[in-house]
Amino acid sequence: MESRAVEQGGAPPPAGRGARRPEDYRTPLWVDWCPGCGNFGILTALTQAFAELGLEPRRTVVVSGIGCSGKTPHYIYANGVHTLHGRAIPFATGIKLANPGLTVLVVGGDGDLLGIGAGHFVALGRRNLDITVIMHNNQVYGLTKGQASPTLPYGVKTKALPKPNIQDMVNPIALALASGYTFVARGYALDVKGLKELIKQAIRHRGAAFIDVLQPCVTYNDVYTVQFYRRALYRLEDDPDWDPLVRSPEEAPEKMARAVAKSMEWGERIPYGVFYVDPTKPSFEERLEKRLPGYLDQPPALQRVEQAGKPTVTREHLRRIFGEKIVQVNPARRGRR
Ligand SMILES: Cc1ncc(C[n+]2csc(CCOP(=O)(O)OP(=O)(O)O)c2C)c(N)n1
Ligand code: SF4
Ligand SMILES: [Mg+2]
Repeated sequence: MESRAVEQGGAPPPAGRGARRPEDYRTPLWVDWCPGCGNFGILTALTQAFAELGLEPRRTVVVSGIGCSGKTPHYIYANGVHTLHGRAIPFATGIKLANPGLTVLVVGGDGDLLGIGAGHFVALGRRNLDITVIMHNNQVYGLTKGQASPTLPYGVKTKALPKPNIQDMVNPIALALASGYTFVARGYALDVKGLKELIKQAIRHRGAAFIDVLQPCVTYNDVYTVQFYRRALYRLEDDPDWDPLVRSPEEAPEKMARAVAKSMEWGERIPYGVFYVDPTKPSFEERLEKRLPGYLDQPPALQRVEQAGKPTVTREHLRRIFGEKIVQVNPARRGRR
């Protein structure tokens, strides 16, 4: 396809001057997803959410792995990192730990986050670090021409597969809950308004947030189509008895059990909306602050590393953080400095 990409950047949004518009968060790059791809809805919902939250582009970071979904940061006017396949979460973790004042999002495919990157996905939940993960769930490896991804159910044959899928699917909502994510939701790429609201809630949530976004891939997925979702999807919020909010730590096991049970519905009827929110659990940053008092005021990105040509980190600092033994000097090197 002919690329009409232009230099990323363009006119910067009017920083600090009142309300921003969704288009202020768009770069002038040509978007090269297939016409009709669900990724367009996700991109629109992201920019609308950023505008309504008034996020500062220079204090916002969008990190992706590899895949059609991985191109998203190119199209968003904010800091963006297009990393390696499956490695968006470790990059984002480093960014957030170095500078916890930033708003950090991960966007990635189902293959990227739950295949090659599955270990990192679980680790982020266990830490409850304040990062929002948005998974473009199209049940296929879109960029590499439609192989089955970890979210394609057993026995389903999409058009690029020579035979039906021989592996079972991972249930993303149940996995996120079991891993420890404290905000867990499912969105639909074509319900842009609903997705925008979920993204806003996820960003505002203090802790690891996950949104499983059902995203039709019009080129390779001829099973989970727009027509299929139109029939199957129903909104959790329409049930007056559905209450995903954990109000005290004691409530968490029961609320989680209900969310897991709800996540098992996949077929004729598929629920979407917020499955679980637990604002009572401390975030990783708060746990770090307890262990390293002053971390939040002086995180690594804001610390001076040298003064008058000398490193500011002394052996005494390292000894305080890591203990006596780890900082012991190799006797063979003693006296060399
Ligand atoms: C280490 C590594 N392994 C494999 C690949 C090839 N590869 C590129 S994208 C991709 C899968 C993309 O699928 P998904 O993550 O679901 O994203 P989508 O394209 O569907 O948005 C694979 C296997 C790669 N780039 N790097
Ligand atoms: S291959 Fe599928 S996921 Fe990728 S851009 Fe095309 S429609 Fe979208
Ligand atoms: Mg995919």
